[in-house]
Amino acid sequence: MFHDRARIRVEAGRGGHGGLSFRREKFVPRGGPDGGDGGHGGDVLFVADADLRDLSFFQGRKRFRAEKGGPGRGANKHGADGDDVVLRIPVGTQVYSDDGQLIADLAGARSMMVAARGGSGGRGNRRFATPTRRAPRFAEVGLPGEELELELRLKLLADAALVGLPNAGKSSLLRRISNAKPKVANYPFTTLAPVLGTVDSPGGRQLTVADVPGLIEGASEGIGLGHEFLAHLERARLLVHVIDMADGDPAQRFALIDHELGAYGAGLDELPQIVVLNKVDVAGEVPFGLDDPRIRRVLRTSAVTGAGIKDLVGALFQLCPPPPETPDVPEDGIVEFLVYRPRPSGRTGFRILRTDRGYRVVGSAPGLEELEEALRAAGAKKGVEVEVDGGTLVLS
Ligand SMILES: Nc1nc2c(ncn2[C@@H]2O[C@H](COP(=O)(O)OP(=O)(O)OP(=O)(O)O)[C@@H](O)[C@H]2O)c(=O)[nH]1
Ligand SMILES: [Mg+2]
Repeated sequence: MFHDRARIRVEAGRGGHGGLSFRREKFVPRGGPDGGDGGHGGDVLFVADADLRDLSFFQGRKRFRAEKGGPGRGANKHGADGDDVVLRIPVGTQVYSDDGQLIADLAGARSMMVAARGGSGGRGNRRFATPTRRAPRFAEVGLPGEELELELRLKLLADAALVGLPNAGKSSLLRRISNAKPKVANYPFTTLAPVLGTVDSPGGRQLTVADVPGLIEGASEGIGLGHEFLAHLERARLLVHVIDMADGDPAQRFALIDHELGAYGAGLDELPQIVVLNKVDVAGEVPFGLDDPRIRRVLRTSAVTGAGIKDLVGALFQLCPPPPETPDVPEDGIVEFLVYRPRPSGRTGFRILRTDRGYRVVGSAPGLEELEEALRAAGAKKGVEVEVDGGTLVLS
């Protein structure tokens, strides 16, 4: 099965609590504060991997949690940073928030994004020592990590995509022109999932061409298989419209598919096209006189005899010129992803300190409900004393 969607939950690690500790030495009754800082919580990251084809990995696992930061300890020992979780996704995956907003588009191999940021570790009590406060009896708790529900949607990145009615010979043509070996058979809907092939030019350039399941009338409304896969045509630069010449009036068949492309929207009916009149070996000379500014080339081919195949490859390279600028790959090899919606920083106006009696809230404390939730998440148990704004409350 080809999976081009997945819903998952990502949870970054909480930062480790700062240490609350005092030096113990022989003959030193009250040593100085020596609580180390908590470690940073692990992040959940996405990395676009050119070797992956779909999102099937996420059908089995839906929840991903990065490790917590370790707590700071006495003798100024800092807690260890939590391990990140690195999730590999296919190139062309778009990341959406649970309210349907596009957050990021990982359109380049090795592009990478932090999906959920780990919380920073709390500072140990040693860091709060001042000349007037030599023995701070509190330390910061670590901040919570981000937790998000995300939807992943794969939209294949291909230079050109083959479209047409079932059985027109799309897969046969892809076998002819590329390294891909999609299944070919004499019945409709042989191809059930998109297949990508790489086409080589004599000059050494390469193009990727996608073969998607055949479209039928009503595809844009969900009839047949095609509509689920129309999204994969959105990012193609060129459509190769394959028409079986041995099967009725080509202009009428062209119009049928064209109507579905238009009804789907997303600009599919504005893409330049090569019209490929296939099965010339059995059809003979069928006229095709359609005049349409989108049709850049009309070719007659046979996937069986190989007639017209060279012309098809030539036209593909001519009509898919190399992209004008290649993005610079930075030294670390990590390509930036496109950000559509910057996330709020997640900073809150308050921090929770752990004291030797309970907890203290500094900064502008939020409403009681949110505060209680934050305290519980920081590990505060029922009955514990919390100092807020000069007063004390007991967690119920
Ligand atoms: N005679 C002849 N038969 C062809 C040609 N191209 C494809 N065929 C045959 O047409 C049938 C369908 O070919 P496919 O390549 O599977 O067609 P498709 O467009 O991928 O079909 P779907 O995957 O169902 O959408 C197969 O039996 C092919 O052998 C051709 O140029 N000439
Ligand atoms: Mg096919």
